[in-house]
Amino acid sequence: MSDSMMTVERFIAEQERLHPDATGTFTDVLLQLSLAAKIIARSVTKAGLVDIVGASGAKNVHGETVQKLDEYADDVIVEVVGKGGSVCGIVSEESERITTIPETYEAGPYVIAIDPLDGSSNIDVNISVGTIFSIHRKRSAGRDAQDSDALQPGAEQCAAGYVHYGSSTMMVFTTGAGVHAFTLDPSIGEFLLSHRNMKIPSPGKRIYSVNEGYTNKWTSGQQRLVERFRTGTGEEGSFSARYVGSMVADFHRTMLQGGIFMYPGTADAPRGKLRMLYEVAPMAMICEQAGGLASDGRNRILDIQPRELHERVPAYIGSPGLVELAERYLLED
Ligand code: AHM
Ligand code: MG
Repeated sequence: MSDSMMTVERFIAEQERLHPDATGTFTDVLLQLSLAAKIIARSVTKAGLVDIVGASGAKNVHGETVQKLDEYADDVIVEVVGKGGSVCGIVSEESERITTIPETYEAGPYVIAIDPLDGSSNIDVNISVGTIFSIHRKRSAGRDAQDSDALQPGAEQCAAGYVHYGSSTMMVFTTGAGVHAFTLDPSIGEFLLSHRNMKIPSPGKRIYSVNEGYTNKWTSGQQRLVERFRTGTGEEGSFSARYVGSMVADFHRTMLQGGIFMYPGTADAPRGKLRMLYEVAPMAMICEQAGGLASDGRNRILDIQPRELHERVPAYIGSPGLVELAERYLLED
């Protein structure tokens, strides 16, 4: 079948057929996530048309103002995946605690971690946003998921992906066998295979992506690294700077064109801003599956054991040579 007619449903079913003992439950989680993505995409693209834009006034567990669409996206995933019979728990950037499944619904063997609408402060100015997800196998005993089921090193993730609500809506994911991207064809309401087996260009375009407004709060290693990129004085030559401020958009560009995306620690926030479970670990799995690297500046992200659901971690993700270069500079701190 030509890729242009390969729906995400069919692709996942074909992948599952390669595993004779598969029960279909894992496939169900991914399919439910793709349905939730379509429902969220419908609202995101209408955000300027209907009166659902703007802060709801509530604050999330990080003390940030919650946009209405964040809550909506969270509700959609909890409704579609949480009641779909294949997961026993959901951890979300939007909820302080794990959400378990009411007794009236079936609980399955997986736990998902979600950032339902990352970069949502960009909605008001019509900049791309995204959903980030990962799927973990339940390890604890009993029906309901425990925090420990989500608190597994990134290397244990069964799958990770993101949905990019940009000029088109794209779902990009890995189940540990390469990274594949599907673009939503709104005329038929289906995600169609658009990028099979994505590989991050290496060396790729020399692009660095970081919020330089924090320069004065960086460590000296981080400052010198960005100085090298900014002035083009290293052996790699000159660089371009690109920073949308919406991680899915910045990461997606990095996947397609190469470069390095960074969210370093600062004097005020030594662990940076991005969350291990909802943002960094899923992107790290995708990046490695595409031939890239992901580091906290010293350690491979996927090897780090998370201790808390909402913990943060500095992030250096992208083309291998540039992530290794960043690690060399940060070692000197
Ligand atoms: P959010 O989860 O509250 O939306 O914040 C995460 C976003 C990322 O998408 C992006 O990389 C980062 O915040 C940008 O932060 P900053 O404005 O500090 O550069
Ligand atoms: Mg986020």
